Amino acid sequence: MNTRRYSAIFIACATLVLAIAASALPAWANLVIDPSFEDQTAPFPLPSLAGVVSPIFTGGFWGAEAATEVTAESAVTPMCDVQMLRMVAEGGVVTQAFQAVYVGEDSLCIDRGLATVTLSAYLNTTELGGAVPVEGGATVFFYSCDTCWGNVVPYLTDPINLDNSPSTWQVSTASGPIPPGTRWLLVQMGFTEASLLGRPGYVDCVDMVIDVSGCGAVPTEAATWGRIKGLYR
Ligand SMILES: [Ca+2]
Ligand SMILES: [Ca+2]
Repeated sequence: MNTRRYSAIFIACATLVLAIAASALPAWANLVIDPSFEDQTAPFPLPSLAGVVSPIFTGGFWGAEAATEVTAESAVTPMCDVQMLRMVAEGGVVTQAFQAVYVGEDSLCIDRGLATVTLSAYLNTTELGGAVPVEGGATVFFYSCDTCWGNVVPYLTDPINLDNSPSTWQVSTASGPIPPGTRWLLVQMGFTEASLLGRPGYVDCVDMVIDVSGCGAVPTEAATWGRIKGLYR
């Protein structure tokens, strides 16, 4: 037996297996447009969130109640690149920023109940405040149609209490299964207004991915999502 030759074949096979495994790795694509709030030159006040959800869901941009894309300010430095989102109270319960994301590309897996979503975002606020910490978080709502705004729907959320240091960013991560029938995800960044006490809440580095590996399929190719995103730019 030519041990060296068999070793070489084994190594070659192992290399091939690794190459195949590498090529099958999912191309996780961030489905959020402008996740780092860099696409517009700061200061850029976001358009109304009504344009995102009414009369139909429209993807591809952020809308908000009271939010502006800004550069570093008040001792808060963006976590990703050079801009971030500053959100302030607007006289309600939660100050919100929305982005709608169409997920019909993954409908087969979603309707089998095997698709999951993970949405994360980094949050921050200025120092000084009141007796309560600022509460904020990332939330994803599940809608079955693009005219369903106003309906009570399932959602996933991860509210967190922020520390009092402007130098630290904290992550909020909402993750779980996507209900069958879902065709639109509504991404929300929000801060509880009663906790802001005049302080702004900052958001940066938003990321949302869908996992359809439970269906034995690789996630929707980045190229496909790239084409979808291209429609909105
Ligand atoms: Ca940024
Ligand atoms: Ca902080």
